[in-house]
Amino acid sequence: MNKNKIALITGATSGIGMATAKIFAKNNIDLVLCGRRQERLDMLKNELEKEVAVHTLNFDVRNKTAVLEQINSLPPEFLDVDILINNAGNAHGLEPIQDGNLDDWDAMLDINVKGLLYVSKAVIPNMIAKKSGHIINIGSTAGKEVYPNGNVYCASKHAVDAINQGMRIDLNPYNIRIGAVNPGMVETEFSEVRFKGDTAKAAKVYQGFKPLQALDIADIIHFVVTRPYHVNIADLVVMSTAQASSTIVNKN
Ligand code: NDP
Ligand code: 8X3
Repeated sequence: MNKNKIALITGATSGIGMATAKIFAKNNIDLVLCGRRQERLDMLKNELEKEVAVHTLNFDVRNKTAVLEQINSLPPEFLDVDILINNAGNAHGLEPIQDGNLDDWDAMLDINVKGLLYVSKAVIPNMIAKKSGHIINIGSTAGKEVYPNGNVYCASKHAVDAINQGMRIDLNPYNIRIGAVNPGMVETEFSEVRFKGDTAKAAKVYQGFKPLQALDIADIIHFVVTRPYHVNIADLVVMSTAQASSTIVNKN
């Protein structure tokens, strides 16, 4: 009997990560779901373990000790991670650099960059040992161009772009697939987090055009992980049809 692949998804409690978990479950990929909101992890586990084996891990990706301890002490049946979706992340604030908040800067660099590195550090050794594996780094169009007031968020996603390339180079001898999916505007909790719970301000971001939905990105991630093993989608940018760049959106 063929064993299901195992995917570890960070940021599985919301948005792109949650939609990816659901699409993977439908397609017989076992899941290690990570996030900080335990009630959402429990809810997802209840829902998805009707379809596949599911294990949840609760850690803040900023806490390197917790990241390494929790991933290294996964139950044996979940230890052999085949697919890592480095998705946890957010923007915090949208101000010109001179007005930027230091805690927001710390959050973006610690979560989007260092958190991604800590999780990868925990998962990569097993992929090297078995000479196979697939890492998908969720970057952003903000990692391809800088927009007004995006400064540090854009820096964090440019770092993800560089890390994606660096991983692909350094892990090349080990037959590991590395690629990035870089979305434009996706309607998730992203803007609520960016605007610190101001839901009216967040909703405005997606008004007047049809933005990408989490499921659109999850579907693409599923496509990426189901190519034949010799095919590696190295770097993918996806925007809604209404969006031409970070600053050009055809709103009615
Ligand atoms: P959401 O806010 O809906 O989801 C973010 C996820 O990240 C949540 O599951 C959250 O889980 C997790 N997360 C945040 N901080 C931490 C932390 N410190 N430790 C552990 N987990 C954390 O946003 P999206 O789904 O939109 O974002 C997912 C990824 O996609 C991010 O990397 C984002 O930068 C990227 N992206 C988003 C775009 C958009 O327009 N929405 C466009 C381009 C890229 P919890 O709070 O439970 O810990
Ligand atoms: C999220 C999309 O345009 O807010 O990465 O940077 S954007």
